Amino acid sequence: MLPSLVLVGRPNVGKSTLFNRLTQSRDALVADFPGLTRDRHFGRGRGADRPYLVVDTGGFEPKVKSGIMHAMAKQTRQAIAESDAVVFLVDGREGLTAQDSNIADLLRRSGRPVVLAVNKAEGIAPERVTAEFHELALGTPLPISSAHGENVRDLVNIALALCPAESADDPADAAGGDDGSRIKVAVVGRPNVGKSTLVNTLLGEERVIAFDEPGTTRDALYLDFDRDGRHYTLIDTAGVRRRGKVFEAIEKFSVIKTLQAIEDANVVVLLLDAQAEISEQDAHIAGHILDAGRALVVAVNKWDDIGTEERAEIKRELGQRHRAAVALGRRRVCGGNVQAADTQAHPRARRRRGATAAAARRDGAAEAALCPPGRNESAGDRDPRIGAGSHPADLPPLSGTFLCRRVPTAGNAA
Ligand SMILES: Nc1nc2c(ncn2[C@@H]2O[C@H](COP(=O)(O)OP(=O)(O)OP(=O)(O)O)[C@@H](O)[C@H]2O)c(=O)[nH]1
Ligand SMILES: [Mg+2]
Repeated sequence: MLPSLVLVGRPNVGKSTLFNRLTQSRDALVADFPGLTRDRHFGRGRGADRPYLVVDTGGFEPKVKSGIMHAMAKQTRQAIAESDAVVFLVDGREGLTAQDSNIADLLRRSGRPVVLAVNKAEGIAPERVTAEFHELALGTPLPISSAHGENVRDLVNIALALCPAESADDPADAAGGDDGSRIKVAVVGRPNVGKSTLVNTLLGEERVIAFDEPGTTRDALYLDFDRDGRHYTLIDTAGVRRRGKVFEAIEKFSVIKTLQAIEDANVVVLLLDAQAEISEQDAHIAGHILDAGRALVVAVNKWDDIGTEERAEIKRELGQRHRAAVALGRRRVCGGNVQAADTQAHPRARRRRGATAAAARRDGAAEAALCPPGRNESAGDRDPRIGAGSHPADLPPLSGTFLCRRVPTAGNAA
């Protein structure tokens, strides 16, 4: 599983500048005023000794009790809890502030490995720019310049060295690993869109709900199933926890869990809610899936609860959003050359996932995987609970759109 780094620091220290450099993108907005980043950004990090995931967070003010800063702090806390290591940024030009000390205390309590980076250090003697930050007691501060790239590679390699090594008991390995024998299908989407319900239905049993391992918020569930002689592993990113004696599907959207599941999968089902807006986050995730070279299936759940007009509206919006996401994915893959991307993206996926990805595409594994066990998914015998797919003609061959009905499953609140 790819290690994840989270960039944390008070407003305006240069987190988004560093994020853009690490992801070689311009995804995060950068400006010379505090509080610009309001939501977490995430992407694949580049330019280090091994691949990794990186999350940008909003300016962190852990002691604020209400308002937007409070909401942002909550998100940042969650990102820290889920991360493998934290890169804590401070501003070498402004010097140490009380806010930095508050964040340092919180990071120490989090138990996560932390690397302290003193940003905006270009043109200043390293000892001078880092001197006062030793008192944060978070190890030797590393002077960097996010804007100019100085020491950035070292910073990431130091942080990655603190991340746990990929372990042999990784669920990905337990589930068949990358030997190509299993097609891994990840189900991702916002809380309560019905991920666990879909997974339960595909498995044909109440299996997901039975798993309850406290403290595994960032671990997805890997569930094997076979059908028609093919081997699949479903990756369920919905969290489940126990309340008293009852299992409840209380989900918390986990960026890192979602990204890791995408990285690990051959096919990703992005589940949307027919009764909710298609959010920026959904579009961002779709772009990330395509960027990662994974096959994407967009499924709209709870389709049974809406009328004809709304259905037409969703299809229209989905078409627009989907095209935008595809364009986004292509732009990232090929640096602006939309035509070339189509031919580049696919061999890239093949290279990364070997025969599995190729097989998934060739045989329409995404579609097969979406049909619950015990049915023949060939066109005439599609499960009635999963409506006919719509395939806008201009979508790339890797993508499909499936419109799913909600399947009531006892015990799952999704
Ligand atoms: N001199 C110098 N300026 C930098 C460096 N990194 C970032 N900046 C500037 O610092 C300002 C804030 O940068 P951002 O990346 O938006 O900071 P941030 O931490 O993401 O800010 P919030 O999202 O508001 O918390 C911008 O004007 C950047 O150009 C650096 O290495 N050196
Ligand atoms: Mg920012």
